[in-house]
Amino acid sequence: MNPSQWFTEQVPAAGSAFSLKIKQKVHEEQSEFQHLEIYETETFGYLMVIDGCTMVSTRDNFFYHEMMSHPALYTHPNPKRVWIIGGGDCGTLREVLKHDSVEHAVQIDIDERVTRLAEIYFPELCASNNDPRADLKFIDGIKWVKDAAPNSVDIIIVDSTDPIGPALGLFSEDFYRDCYNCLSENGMIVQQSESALFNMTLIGEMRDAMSASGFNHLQTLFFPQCLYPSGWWSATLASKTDLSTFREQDSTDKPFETIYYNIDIHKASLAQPEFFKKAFTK
Ligand code: AG3
Repeated sequence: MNPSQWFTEQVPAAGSAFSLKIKQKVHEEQSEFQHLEIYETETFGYLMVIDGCTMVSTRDNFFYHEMMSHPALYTHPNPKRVWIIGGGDCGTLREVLKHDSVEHAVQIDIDERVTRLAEIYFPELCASNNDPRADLKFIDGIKWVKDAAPNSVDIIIVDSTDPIGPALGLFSEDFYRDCYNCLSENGMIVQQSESALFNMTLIGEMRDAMSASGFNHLQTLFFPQCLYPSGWWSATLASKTDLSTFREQDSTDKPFETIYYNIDIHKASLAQPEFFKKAFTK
């Protein structure tokens, strides 16, 4: 095996790695904020890597983007205003805009280069960027939320990298408190929350910080994502109001195509593994 033909992301703490066979590296740059690479792979289409971590591949991004958006949007009673913090590849934005209730979706990614590269290598993820409801901003999402007026958004989706570099502040109690203050009455956050096999400490800290900042209702949901460490990923919902039900009829009647999400997947993603229940009573 020639290592130069493979991209590998190692997770030293877990003694684990994931590799994809590559045809070639097609782009590499140091942006103002992070190191960006694009590979053409043998079997996963294009692959975007940020600071050595896999972000998105053509072949399997649908799991993540659908599960970062549809469960939350079908849980909120009437989501009209959605903000995506991070998400520069525009895949989450595309899913959010599939919901007719959404009147305004703002994507706030600090690094414009991520979006410019996605437009070239992942044009399908950028298919809704010209939707009149879409608003792309390239500024600091932490500051955006801090400066926002009360009751200015219904759902905040935090589609970030791991809690390193510019994303670190997105996993803090201060950030969650700022989110709480600008969310509407039934408002909620949904944030990518890493692997429940490898990152239970982080998930615990996130959940504690979310509760401490006023969110009384938490729900972590699970889905496969073979690109990411352990292949088993999660998102955590933090809401001002009850999360025990969702708009099942609307989910059943969804007027748009998905590849992974449907009502059964939604319900299944809410099932809590035994070790998870033991770790978190809330
Ligand atoms: N968000 C990245 C999730 C974290 C991946 N972590 C890793 N490979 N170590 C991806 C952005 C997709 N819109």
